[in-house]
Amino acid sequence: MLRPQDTPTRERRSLAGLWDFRLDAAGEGLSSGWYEGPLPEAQAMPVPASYNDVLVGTHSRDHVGDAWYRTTAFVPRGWAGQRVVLRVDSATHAATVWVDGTEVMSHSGGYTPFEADITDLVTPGEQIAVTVVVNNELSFQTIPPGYVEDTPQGRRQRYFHDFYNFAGLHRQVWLYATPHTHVDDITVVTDLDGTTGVVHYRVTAAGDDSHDVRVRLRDAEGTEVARTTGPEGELRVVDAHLWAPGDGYLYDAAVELVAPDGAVIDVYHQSVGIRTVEVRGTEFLINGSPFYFRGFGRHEDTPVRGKGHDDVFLVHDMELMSWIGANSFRTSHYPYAEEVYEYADRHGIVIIDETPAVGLNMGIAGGIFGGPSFETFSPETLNATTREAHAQVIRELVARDKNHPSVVIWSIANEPESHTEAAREYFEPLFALARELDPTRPVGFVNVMLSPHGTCRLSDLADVLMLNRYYGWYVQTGDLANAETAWRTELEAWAGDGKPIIITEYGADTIAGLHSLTPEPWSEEYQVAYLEMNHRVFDSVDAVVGEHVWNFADFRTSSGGVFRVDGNKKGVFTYDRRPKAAAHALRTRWTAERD
Ligand code: GCB
Repeated sequence: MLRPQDTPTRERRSLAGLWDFRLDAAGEGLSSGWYEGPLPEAQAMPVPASYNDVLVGTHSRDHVGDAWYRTTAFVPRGWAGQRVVLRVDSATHAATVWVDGTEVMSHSGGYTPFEADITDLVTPGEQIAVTVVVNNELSFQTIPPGYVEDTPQGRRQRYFHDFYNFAGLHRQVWLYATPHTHVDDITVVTDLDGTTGVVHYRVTAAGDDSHDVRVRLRDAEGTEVARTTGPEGELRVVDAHLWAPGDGYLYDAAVELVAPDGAVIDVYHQSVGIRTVEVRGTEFLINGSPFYFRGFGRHEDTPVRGKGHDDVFLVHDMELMSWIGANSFRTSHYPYAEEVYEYADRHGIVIIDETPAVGLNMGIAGGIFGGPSFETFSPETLNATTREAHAQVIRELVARDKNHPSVVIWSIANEPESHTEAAREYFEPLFALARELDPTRPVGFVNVMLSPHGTCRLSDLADVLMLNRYYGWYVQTGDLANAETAWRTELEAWAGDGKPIIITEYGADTIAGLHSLTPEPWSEEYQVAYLEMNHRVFDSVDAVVGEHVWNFADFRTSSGGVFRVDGNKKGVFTYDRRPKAAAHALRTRWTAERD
């Protein structure tokens, strides 16, 4: 699905701002027809934002169920004769949308966009009302999974992942216009032939088919370097300036639909970073050169906004990443806002792109978060319906992010149960699906400590081994000497599998400002010593091609369970982005290694 943009033939209007808002704990809105008119007893709510921490009180923070949003907007007069679309960049976790009381779309899955053609419902120059009901409930058939428990004091949302179940309209909502005959989708795959960049493309158009497709490729200075016609083909760029880590060089492909009389019907600008990605033996190659991932697992989570996208934090976080010497991150544990990938494309930052499939592991759920124990895969828990929802989030992720040069690996799940036959049956078709959708990028999943080397039934399906390990934190707590021995032993066993290994998580909870002479868990000194121990282990195993510390910054978690104090504190930066001692230590390591 193409991201809305302004071009000579297209126009977009953001609906960001203050919307009317009302929580609906009783679930009465639908039957009372709240989509038909102004919301009764509405209060103001910024979009984009999670609603949870914007309002004050447990009613919003721990709300379970529907939340209603409404705004009005003028459809610009100049859009007469155009196709008008309403697009929601994300609604967490499910939503239904009405325009002037007419239902136009529903969507499940909290981190990918959805849109509807509303041309027939609008009159350019006149106002429309947009109503969205967002539901935050998770079940065993959603990705991520969870369940709602009826307690004597009301409904409670339980889930098996370690971050707060923020909800709401987390990203932009757009009204946009295109010609009726328009570019519908573009796929770009790049390759190298010596020093010549090869850009394979495929364009699908919708509407009238009496047109030709013309593609003009310009370099960053605006000079045309190649052009061709046809819905599918290739462009060749002699002595191409490659997209590379640290060098986010982008070409611009102007994709035009041209009428028989030569008039341009529609134009869409697709950024193109020419680069290759390849796994060879234990190496991860970008443009044929070995790449070592330095960076973080992160979260979209900032004070008050929760998961609401915010350009201020986007740029600030990326500046901090640059300061510390990071070159990459994983979108743990869900697809991030599209603005994030565009920034990464432009700045040469490498991304491991992850689906929202987190918490598919009742072994961890019982152990860490408490609560009743379940079987992970069973007809009553994660079943064929869940797998279809999982397939759908993979489809939507690849459809949205396939053209980003920054994305170099698809991670189809974080820490699922992976040591059982049931896990293999569940996952085998999902690996196949990801490869079928995109044969050009390595596919992997993130392995959990409960499935150590020799027990994992999924790792042979992955192109890259991604391991989350907490030696010295969840095991051998406080005993870094024994942790180092055990960790090295396990890692050397994985190295024997002959694939590149990325350590996608290692970290220690740390209270900023807590100090100790000898490294005690929770102190800043312990976090530094813990990271140093890990680095000694990584540096001794050649197959390790990356280290992503857990986590970039402290983040919010559910308040059920005694494992977390004021959220997860494994951040190298605090929730408000101040450095802990570990930030300076990492900077020393990561900037010294910079070529
Ligand atoms: C993990 C999970 C991550 C948690 C982290 C922790 O393995 O992937 O979501 O937050 O451990 O801090 O326990």
